[in-house]
Amino acid sequence: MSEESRKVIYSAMQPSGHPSLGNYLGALKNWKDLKNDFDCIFSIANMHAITVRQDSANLRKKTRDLITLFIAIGLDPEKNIIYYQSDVSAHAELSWILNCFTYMGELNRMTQFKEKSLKHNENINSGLFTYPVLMAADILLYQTDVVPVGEDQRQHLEICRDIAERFNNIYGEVFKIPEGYIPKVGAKIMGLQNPTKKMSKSESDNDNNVIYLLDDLNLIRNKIKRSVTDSENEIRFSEDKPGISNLLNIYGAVTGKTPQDAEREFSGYGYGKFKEAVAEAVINEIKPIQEKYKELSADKSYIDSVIKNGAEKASYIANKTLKKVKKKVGFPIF
Ligand code: AQP
Repeated sequence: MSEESRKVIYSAMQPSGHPSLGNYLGALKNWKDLKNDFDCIFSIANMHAITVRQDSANLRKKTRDLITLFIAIGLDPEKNIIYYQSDVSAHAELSWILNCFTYMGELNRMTQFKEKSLKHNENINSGLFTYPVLMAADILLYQTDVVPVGEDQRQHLEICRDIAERFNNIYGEVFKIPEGYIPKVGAKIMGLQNPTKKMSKSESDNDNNVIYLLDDLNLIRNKIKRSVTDSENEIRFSEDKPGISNLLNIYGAVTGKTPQDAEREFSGYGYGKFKEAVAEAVINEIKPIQEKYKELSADKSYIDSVIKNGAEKASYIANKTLKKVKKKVGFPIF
């Protein structure tokens, strides 16, 4: 593919907790697979993270840990743009403008807002409500073609497209209308203890529900061993077996197989042996990432340079779109 015709991929992750296996299989792993064929821009969405109360020192640490992890999984800061959202002020500026093109009714329908309002009912702030508008600004600033996300972000992507189309209808073709890329396998990894709810990195009630990418490998094995299944002893991918189906989905996403292929592979296995095989596959995938992460964490000046270069490259592109938008809405431009 020639450099000019390469499509732009944009995606982001919040440093709102330790990244989970769900984040990896639903997002990071796919980013890595797409990174050579597209112009990729990956952001650490720390502005989104403060929609939920964060400890400042801890947020700063998690932000840096996440950019280190991005590189450890195989994203290449030379070929891809990797940056902190808070380093590019265009995000906040465009977000404000887009707020004026977004209806309360649209935001009221967002299921993530409803879920997070219930979970954080002591702090239902307007940032949580307008979260999808900031996400739209993130994506649209970079004239993005494709946004690889997990299933939980589908609704936010749709509102982003609606806002962009509304703006374009008034002012002409300012924004590219992005497409979503939701993986066939791994798009929704569920909790190990509660397989009817998605695995979430900011989960705090039950650590056994979530596999964190940086968990000790033995701990990962034990979490999978203890995962909730059912009273049968049959490995079948089906809605009435959420625990087993989740493990098949995890195994499939890690090994590049469909859950149905995995089901055939494990036909006749008992649950114990099946869980061991899933744990082995997950550990094989995660071990090299953890090793690389450890090595990179020790290289302070390299990570510092990635952060600085990423901010410069991202700002350059973002400011070009922002300037166009400001002109269209009638702000003086010098
Ligand atoms: N369980 C999941 N299965 C598949 N994909 C998932 N993603 C999140 N959970 C799963 C994908 O990870 C990317 C980053 O998400 P985010 O950091 O923007 O926030 P999120 O979607 O709200 O993810 P979390 O882990 O649940 O974060 P918290 O706990 O802070 O809310 C997205 O592409 C998402 O689809």
